[in-house]
Amino acid sequence: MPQQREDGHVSTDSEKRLAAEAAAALVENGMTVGLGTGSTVAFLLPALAARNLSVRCFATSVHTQEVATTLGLDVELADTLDHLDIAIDGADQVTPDGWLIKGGGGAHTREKIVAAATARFVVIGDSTKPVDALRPPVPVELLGFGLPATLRHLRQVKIREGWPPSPDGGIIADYLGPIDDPAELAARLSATPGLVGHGLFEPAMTADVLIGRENGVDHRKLHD
Ligand code: A5P
Repeated sequence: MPQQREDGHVSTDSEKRLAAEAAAALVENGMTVGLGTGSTVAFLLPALAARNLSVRCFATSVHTQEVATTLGLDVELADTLDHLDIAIDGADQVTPDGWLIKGGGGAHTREKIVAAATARFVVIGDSTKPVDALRPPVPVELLGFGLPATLRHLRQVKIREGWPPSPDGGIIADYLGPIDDPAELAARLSATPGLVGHGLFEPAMTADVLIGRENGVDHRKLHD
């Protein structure tokens, strides 16, 4: 269970830390490593740096790149990113059959490129992340060109007010319609002109899900 402080604030930090440390332990010397983005990955970076491995890292956001570099990790520019041995990232929701929603932090387009390029994509999260079924919002990234037409096409979508463009110039928004069939919705979003990326990750992408709990980590293997 998430920890409740005296002031009523509920913290999942200890669960995130456990999951992140378990994931850091999966990394081996000589690997190429994708680094995700978010508050769970914030625990991964020091745990990985503390292992003092010789690894080449690729970051999914400027923030991750800066923190990882400060911690002494060797982070390379993403334009040389090809095949990765392992990538570790958080998620907003994960279903029993391995569907994910990602992009709460708006980094889902880069995160999906990294996930798709890796042999072993490891998802880390706290006990609030497993869900029985996905629910909106689904983060999306949109091109500025023809934005009104893209919004009209998508219908139930809302641009995130006050959010800067992604590092790649995209506009971060959320699809708010129903998710009756994740595969059907993912295909529809992917086929929408002007939509650069969406936060639905299909189960085939993820190899492992590590969920931190009060007394340990639930490690679910989805595929090798
Ligand atoms: C970043 O855009 C996201 O995909 C995050 O990986 C996801 O929102 C999980 O973030 P937290 O670890 O902060 O919950």
